[in-house]
Amino acid sequence: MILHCGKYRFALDRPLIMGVVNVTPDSFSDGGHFLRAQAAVDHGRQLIDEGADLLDIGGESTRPGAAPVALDEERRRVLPVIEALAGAGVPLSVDTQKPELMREAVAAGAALINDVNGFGAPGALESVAGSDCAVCIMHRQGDPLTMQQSPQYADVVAEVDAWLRQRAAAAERAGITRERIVLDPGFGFGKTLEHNLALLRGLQIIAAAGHPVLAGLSRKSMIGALTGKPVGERMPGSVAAALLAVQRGAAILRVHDVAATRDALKVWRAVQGAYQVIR
Ligand code: HH2
Repeated sequence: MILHCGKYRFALDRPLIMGVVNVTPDSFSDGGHFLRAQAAVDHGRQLIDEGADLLDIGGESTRPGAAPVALDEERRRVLPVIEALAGAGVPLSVDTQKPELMREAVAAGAALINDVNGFGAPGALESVAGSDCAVCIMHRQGDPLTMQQSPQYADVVAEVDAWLRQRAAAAERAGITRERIVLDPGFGFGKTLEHNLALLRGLQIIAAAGHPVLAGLSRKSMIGALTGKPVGERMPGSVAAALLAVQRGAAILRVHDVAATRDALKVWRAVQGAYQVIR
């Protein structure tokens, strides 16, 4: 399995780290520190130094209860950061739900479009199809304002898996080749703690669809619920969750704490190698 994103190709013989660069005043974890474009660019460069394989740049908070951001405002936040980091040596992912911004991001140098709305807006898939950009299709139940009120599933793993497979097929029909399609169960997006745990346990089922799976667990409320820690103290729990996701087939980890995740993956890979030799 390979991942083709823009001018980059990944063999996926090791898990990739996607570092989060928020350009929002209200992100639940970065709390407006990176509002200014220059600060976001500096943060992105620091994450590359720490070992990020990709950067995910977002101008609209998607945390539970967050209000939508107008296209013009999102554009003002995100485009200068893409332009400044386009030559930084790693593929840039842009976290947006808006087809217009997807097109502009691709033109500005993005290599992956990450849509927490699963490319559900009219024209979203088409706005990426003609490029060589990859797509990350994420599952979400409901919208950010209401999604955590009462998420309902009969079988969360089967339902999320079936939905992701349908969306991947739709992306292929729109002209996006298989190796450009990443799938994501969307931890915390219209899911209770039990739903999130079931998805993490069952991640292999989603990986069996044959697309790289992205897992975004970093600093999320499920880590807070399990550890009792506020956002600023969720790094150890997030690293543990990242490793558990990798063990179950995750190919890309979307994380805030790149250096810590990198160290954990070094240990994991060393043990993996030993395991393969012993077998
Ligand atoms: N989670 C967040 C944002 N984008 N994209 C994907 N593919 N998967 C995720 O799990 C995911 C995502 C939320 O995290 P964060 O960026 O820390 O918060 P905010 O949305 O407030 O910027």
